[in-house]
Amino acid sequence: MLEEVIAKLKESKKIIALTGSGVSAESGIPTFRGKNGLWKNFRAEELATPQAFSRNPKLVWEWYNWRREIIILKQPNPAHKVLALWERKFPEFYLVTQNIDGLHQKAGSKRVIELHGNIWQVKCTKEGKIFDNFEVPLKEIPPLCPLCGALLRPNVVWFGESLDQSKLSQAVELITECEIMFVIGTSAIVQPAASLPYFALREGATVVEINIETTPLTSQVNYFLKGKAGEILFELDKKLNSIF
Ligand code: BV8
Repeated sequence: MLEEVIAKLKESKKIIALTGSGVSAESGIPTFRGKNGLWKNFRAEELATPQAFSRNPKLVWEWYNWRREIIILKQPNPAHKVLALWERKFPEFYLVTQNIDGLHQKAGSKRVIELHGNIWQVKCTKEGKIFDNFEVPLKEIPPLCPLCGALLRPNVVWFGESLDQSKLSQAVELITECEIMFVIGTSAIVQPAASLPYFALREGATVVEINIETTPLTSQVNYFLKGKAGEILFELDKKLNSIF
């Protein structure tokens, strides 16, 4: 099976990877729906919403502060590293991620579409200005805008919020033109990201899913490589090198 995927990869021009929190699992970052994904018995869906933030911005910021304290200590794993390598190896390799942890960039990926934003950016709730913020821990919770003093929010997409349309249409355009799409470490539940692989399938692209368990997408893909993203991608790249 790996040989067939390699053969397809070798003959492809445009290659897309869509990643979810499963690619950061081997770096020690809890996934969203995994068993250790809870914080103070809250589920992500309860905190990552505009309603939760307007009700209790301090609580929501304490959750993001906790995640930032974890993420800042974590390093990219082989999954992130191979994907960064493939961006250099294949002229038309593009990475679309649902993750906000910034580990793809830390591994060296430059062409990254962050569909759900980035935990290291904050946005002024009054004027919409976006800032980088790497304070760990945050100096004040909730943090306030350095320019106007209004509440800052994480520059991420919450449940019930629309994604950045330009990012989404860029991702759809790339996906409808690709010959092969890897869907890695995502439960394929959260919309609209979960619909993206179907755009590739509809255009006749080869879709390869890499996950430690099956998902609602698995029955539709061309190849399902069961296992850890870091291990499988490392294997794929090793075989690729032995042929290239
Ligand atoms: C939208 C940023 C239009 C924040 C995230 C009711 C009201 C409003 C909306 C909805 C609704 N019902 C449904 C919706 C749509 C909703 C949605 O899809 N809900 C789901 C729960 C059904 N979507 C939205 O709201 C989106 N916006 O639709 O706007 C709209 C507007 C108004 C009203 C209606 C509609 C916005 C969605 C974005 C939410 N923000 N993150 C933050 O991070 O704090 S989503 C969050 O989930 C993360 O980004 C995460 O990446 C993403 C997806 O989860 P996964 O990445 O797949 O992670 P998960 O834990 O689920 O799975 C991990 C996978 O990895 C597993 O399969 C596991 O087996 C695998 N794995 C684990 N270890 C490994 C591994 N695989 C390989 N190797 C390993 N080692």
